[in-house]
Amino acid sequence: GASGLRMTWSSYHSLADIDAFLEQTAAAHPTTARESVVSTSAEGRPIKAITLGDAPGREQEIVLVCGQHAREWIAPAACTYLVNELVVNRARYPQLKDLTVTVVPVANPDGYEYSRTFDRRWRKNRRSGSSTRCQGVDLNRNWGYKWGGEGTSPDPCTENYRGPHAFSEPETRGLRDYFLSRTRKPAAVVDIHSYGQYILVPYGYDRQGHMYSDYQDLLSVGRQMSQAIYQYKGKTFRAGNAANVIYPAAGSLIDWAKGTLGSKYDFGLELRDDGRYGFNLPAGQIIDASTELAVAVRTLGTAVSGL
Ligand code: ING
Ligand code: ZN
Repeated sequence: GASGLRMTWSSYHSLADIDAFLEQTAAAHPTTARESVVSTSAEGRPIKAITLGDAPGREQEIVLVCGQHAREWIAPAACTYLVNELVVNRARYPQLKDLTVTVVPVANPDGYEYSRTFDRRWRKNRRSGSSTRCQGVDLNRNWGYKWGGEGTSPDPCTENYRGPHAFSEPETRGLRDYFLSRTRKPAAVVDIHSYGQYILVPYGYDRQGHMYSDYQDLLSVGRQMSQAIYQYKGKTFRAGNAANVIYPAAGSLIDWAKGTLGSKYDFGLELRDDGRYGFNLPAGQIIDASTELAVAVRTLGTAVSGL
């Protein structure tokens, strides 16, 4: 188009196209978008972030992490859609006006490229560890809060291999250091996955329902997100404790965000669909799935800014 952007939301895109989109967006909107490199993946690819807003550093911040899992292609697609909305159609998001939104569209770039080019069903990163037979660590089992517990495996050949120790992977280590190096702790961390249509509240490490003082605030915002999404096209997103609505999973980003980082509003989102297409969500649904994410983030913005 006239802006020179090659990105679309009618098909899924390569990492190179997503990275180019971030670069072009930052170049075209220098006062409201700033690109940064969070870390470098096991195979040497940059993990990029884009920070959106008028006064990054002084406002409350929402951080979205997308694509920890390689085969969940809708997550990077929806996250780039949201980035574009927040720069091109910012007026449609008054709920986010006084907030900074940082998006990491592809947290697992090696896995994403591997899923696109070799094995559509790949989930983990691509580091070769000590196992000669099997590669890759499940990044969403590698975070340091209650690492090694339920829903994780010590076997490198499994889909939920947790890695040899917490933060053994350059991707999770880099994201952790990025979070800890920011001058201000984010108000919210949202981890975007697919599929199943869920809004997940910490903790997910077991089914005991471990509490914290503002659990009801999170549950209430999660339910508001669910209602707002339902109003868009009638899709049902179940909101609840992560371990109980899906399955226990220790070492997740949302548990670390809540338990260690201490940000208030930490959610896992499972985007479309409910299982018909699963990870292979048809490209014709990218816009609707992305709009559902945008609706959820709007709702979160209202809660964070106290509007
Ligand atoms: N789902 C998430 C997973 O990592 C999850 C679900 C997230 C459970 C956070 C507990 C805590 O397994 C997908 N689809 O990856
Ligand atoms: Zn996932």
